[in-house]
Amino acid sequence: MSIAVVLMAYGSPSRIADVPAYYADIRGGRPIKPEHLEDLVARYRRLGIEDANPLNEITEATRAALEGELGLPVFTGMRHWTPRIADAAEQALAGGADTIVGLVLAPHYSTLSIEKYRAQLEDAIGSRADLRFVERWGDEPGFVALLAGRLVFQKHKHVVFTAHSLPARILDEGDPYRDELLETARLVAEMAGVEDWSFSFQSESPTGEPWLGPDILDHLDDLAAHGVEEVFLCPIGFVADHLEIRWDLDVEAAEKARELGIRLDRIVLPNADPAFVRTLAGLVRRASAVPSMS
Ligand code: FEC
Repeated sequence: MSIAVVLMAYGSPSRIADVPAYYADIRGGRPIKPEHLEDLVARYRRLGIEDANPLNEITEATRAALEGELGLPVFTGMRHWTPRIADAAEQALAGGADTIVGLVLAPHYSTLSIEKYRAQLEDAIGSRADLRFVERWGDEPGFVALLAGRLVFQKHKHVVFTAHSLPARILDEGDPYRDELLETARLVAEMAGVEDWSFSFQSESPTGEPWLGPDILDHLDDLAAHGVEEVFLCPIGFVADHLEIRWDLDVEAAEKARELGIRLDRIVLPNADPAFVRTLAGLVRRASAVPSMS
């Protein structure tokens, strides 16, 4: 068996000039309001992304570390930017892989998230290799322990676990996303000994339909109204510093907290931390040991 890994992430534009094409890819051909594009360009610009984007470098560092840990070829595939998931699959096949492990750098399953990554990878591979796809890993002990370790000294504060919101209709469709997120939050809080915690969504997109809430900005209002003065954020649906962390939390939520008189801080994200990379390696090893279904 010749194994290769396709490590998938959301992707981020390489430079500011790529933002319109990147946003068009996210929208999948649906119309984009000019003011939404302008706002997105402004957000990337405020993060200092002009001719290079350090956000994708974190994924590359994670890829390289995972390759070193596993001793197997690992290729990065982005859902909305380059290198594409299909490019990564081609590289894996060109290197002679007959078994490809697909792993997404997002722990919780949703038809609107993980399933889209899977579809791109499946389409790219076709019947040319055996695909072992890791569908979810939000309750993976190494991941839970890593997050819990970053909370143990913060447990006297009110901890808010966060994750990317999705359109609320997923609940009617029986999607497990929210339940999986709440389970991760519960496991991490329990392991860290955090008793005072809540969960909130973040990063809702202006698509014109209702999204899952509460949104972090409303949630901070609510916490302030209940007299909470110190909040520690623990994103559990993201594993790296990217726009949704560095803008939505570090700028928007931080500004809101200042207005409300709340002291706000957050965990350091896993990024390419060796303990996190070992957890990812464990997921790959387990998936590649599973007998093929085909
Ligand atoms: O750092 C970066 O440059 C990229 C950060 C980024 C991550 C991310 C993760 C998730 N998203 C998820 C769902 C949606 C849905 C829509 C949507 C829209 C955007 C836009 C940007 C964006 N997302 Fe994202 N997402 C990131 C960035 N996301 C930019 C478009 C403008 C905006 O809303 O600000 C709505 C699509 C539509 O219009 O129809 C749905 C989910 C995740 C977490 C899982 C994952 O990482 O894949 C779910 C990182």
